[in-house]
Order: sequence, then structure tokens, then C-alpha cells
Amino acid sequence: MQIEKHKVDELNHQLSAKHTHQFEHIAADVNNVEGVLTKLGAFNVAIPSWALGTGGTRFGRFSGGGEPRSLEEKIEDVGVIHALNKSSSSISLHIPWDIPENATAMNVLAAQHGLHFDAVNSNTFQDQKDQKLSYKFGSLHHTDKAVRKQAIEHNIEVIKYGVQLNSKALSVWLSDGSNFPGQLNFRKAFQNTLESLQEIYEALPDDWKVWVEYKPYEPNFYSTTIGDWGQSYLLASKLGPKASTLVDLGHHLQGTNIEQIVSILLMENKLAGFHFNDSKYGDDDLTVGSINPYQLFLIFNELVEGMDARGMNHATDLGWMIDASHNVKDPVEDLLQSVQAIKIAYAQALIVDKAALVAAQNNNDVTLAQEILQQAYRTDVRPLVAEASLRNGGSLDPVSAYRRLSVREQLISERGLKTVATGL
Ligand SMILES: [Mn+2]
Repeated sequence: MQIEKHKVDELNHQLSAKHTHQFEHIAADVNNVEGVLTKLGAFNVAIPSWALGTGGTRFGRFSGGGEPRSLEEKIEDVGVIHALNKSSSSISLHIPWDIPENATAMNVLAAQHGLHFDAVNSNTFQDQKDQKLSYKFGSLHHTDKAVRKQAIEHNIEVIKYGVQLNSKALSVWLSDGSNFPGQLNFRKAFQNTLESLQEIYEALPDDWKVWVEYKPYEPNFYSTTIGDWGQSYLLASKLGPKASTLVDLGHHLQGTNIEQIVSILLMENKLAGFHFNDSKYGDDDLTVGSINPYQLFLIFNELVEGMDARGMNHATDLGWMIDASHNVKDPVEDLLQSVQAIKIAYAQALIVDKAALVAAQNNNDVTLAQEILQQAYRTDVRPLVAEASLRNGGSLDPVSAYRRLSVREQLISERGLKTVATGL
């Protein structure tokens, strides 16, 4: 299905008077409001193909109905999200969950929805049907060279699919690790991983990047071979300029200062981008901004500061992607909420009084520095986000528009109640 623009316009019209009042109120208070709106309007977050179905846990999965049954239907769903928020112009595929059998047709369909393909993700954390060798004890770090070779070839195959889709990056997350002390020689595991990644790196086209994701634990509970940003950074440094570190917000131990990691990686030009989600305990993959929106703001504050220091384009110079899985919400509503939360945090970071913050830092005026950050964080920037969406032809209030247009009901009537998307 495709959302007709006049229906979005009609709903916007009903909210117009209230929105104008709220927008004018904040616009009077914000420096360079047009500059802020331009940046917000240009900002897009990729939607992962695996997040369009209802997520499961190891205890069960409860389908919500109308789930996309094919890659074509997943593209349609991202098209719905983008039509409403005008900030989700790309889709990130996970191979082999979503193999583009006919890449030309997929490119055409995506373009019809105003979409393109973002990073492609490989998968060596599960065994696939008819797979020759098992990843039970890891993939790129495996003790057996034949297993490593199989995993390397899979990654190279993923690059080939990505090339057909005009994607420009391979995102690698490994579950490789160990469950018990003594199981693994850490040094050899790291060296095997490096050598495997070097072979994959050699297969990258000139204008491609490889993003190395890290995670401290799960599914392995004693060690993970790429367990933190230091290990990812070390690999990315040894690999070369096309390699960098991908930060997944949920892939940190509790209390980790993620914004500081972001700042240092940016300084070293080794930050690839983000997998956004939120968490309370571990890799919970909850809706972005649902648990700790202040942390999200602090991360965006470092991103804006660090990217500006390097003269980077906020919208295009890093990879922005959601990586979440949700087992009780409508996935489309959850993704709409996540993108809104990201744009709110970004808008708050854009309105930080940077000159005043630098002065406060230089004067060691700790109280004032905190006041400056919290002034921005406590500003209700939602009218700025809404105005940027409106100017791009999107909805003032995407979640409510999605409900009022009865999108899920239409998807259920088209696809059926008992459909199950591929993925987690
Ligand atoms: Mn991730």
C-alpha cells in the first residue's frame, strides 16, 4: 500500500492552528531557526528490514498481523514510514533473511517509495539450512580455517548483493566468543578475526566501507571476540581507512559513558555510525528514547560538536540506523516513535548554546555548563521537528496519522492476520 499525500495534508490541516502557535512560540527563542530546520529536514535514519515484523524473544513470538511476507512488502512498510515522517529514506537489509532475488526490481520499487538501500548486514551468528559447516563455535574467529573461509565467503557474497542495490557499506556483527573460561585463546581468536576481516576488506569496492560492530556479551556469556569499542577500534585501525567502528547503543555494559566513546571515535575519524535503540538492563532493543532520552541527547550533543569540529555533514557522513526488536508493539508505530525520538534529541543538540558552553568549560564553571546543556534538553523541540516534517511533505504527528489512516487495518486486510515476517 502507499499513503496518499493529500490524506496526510488533510490531517496536518486539522492540526495547523495549534502547530503554528507552538512553532512560533519556540521559533522566537531559537537562534538561526531556519538553519536548525534545514538540518532536521535533511536528517534520515535507515530502517532495518528485520524490524518490520513483530520481534520475538527466546520465550515466544506474538505476531501482530499484517506483517510483511516478502522483501517487497518490507519496502512498502518503510515507504509508509517515510511517507509519514519524511525521515526514513533508506532500508538496511540483512542477508540471508532478505535476499534480493531481483535487485533491479527492488531498486525500482524502493525508488517508487522515495527510498534507497543503506548498509547491508551479514549473518554468521546462525546456521542456515543446507549450510556446510556450523557456526556453533564462531565464524570469523573459528579455530578451523574452513569455517572461517565459509564465513568470509558469505560476507563477500553480501557485498555482491549490496553492490547490486547501490549500497555502500557492509555492517559486520559477530556473535563469536566463548561461554566458559579456558574455551578460547583470546589472542588467536582476535588474530583469526583480523585475518578474516582483512580478506573481506580486500573484497570491498573502492567506494565502500566496512563497519565493525562490538558487543560485550550475549549470545556468549564469558567473552566476545569483538567485545568493546577498543577491540573494534583496534581491528578498524589495522584494517585501514575503509574500516570503522559501529556503535550500537544497547551493546554496552550498564553505566558505560557512550557519549565519551562517540567523542573519541569521532576525533580519530573511526566512528562509522549508529544502531539506535534503548535499554534498561542489557541489549534490550527497546524503542529509541523510551528509557533514557537524556543519554540520547548527550550522545547527539557529542555528535554535533565532534562532527562540526571536523566539518562533517550531519546527514550523510555517518551511518544512522535503527536496530531494535519489539515484541508487544506494532513495529511500524515503534519505528515511527524511534525516528521521532532521534530527531528530538538531534534538535535539542542543535540548539545547545555552544559558545556559552565552551566558555563555561574553559572557566571550569561546572554549574553553568550543566545549566546550558539542560536548558537545551528541557526545551520542548517537538514543534521544530514537526515543522521540518511539514516542510518536507510529511506529517505533523506521524504516529497519530498512522492510526487515523488505519494503516495496520489495511495491511491486515491485504496480507492477512497470520503472517510472519522473516527475521528475529
Ligand atoms: Mn546492532
